[in-house]
Amino acid sequence: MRTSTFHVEGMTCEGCASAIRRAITAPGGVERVDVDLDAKRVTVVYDPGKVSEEEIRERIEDAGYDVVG
Ligand SMILES: [Cu+2]
Repeated sequence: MRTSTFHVEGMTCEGCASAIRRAITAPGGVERVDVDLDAKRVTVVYDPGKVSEEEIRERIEDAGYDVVG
């Protein structure tokens, strides 16, 4: 397992957090997602043999949020 942290703009409420968790997890390869709304930080634990950090970034962006770091 590998852990990556993303700085995400546009998350404003628990609904956003749920949408992001779902978008990241649904396609598979992801073990765990932690969303910190105050810090605008999303921490993802994933299997690098199944999904790349870049793919996770795209999943967040496809859900309508901006990954700024
Ligand atoms: Cu929201």
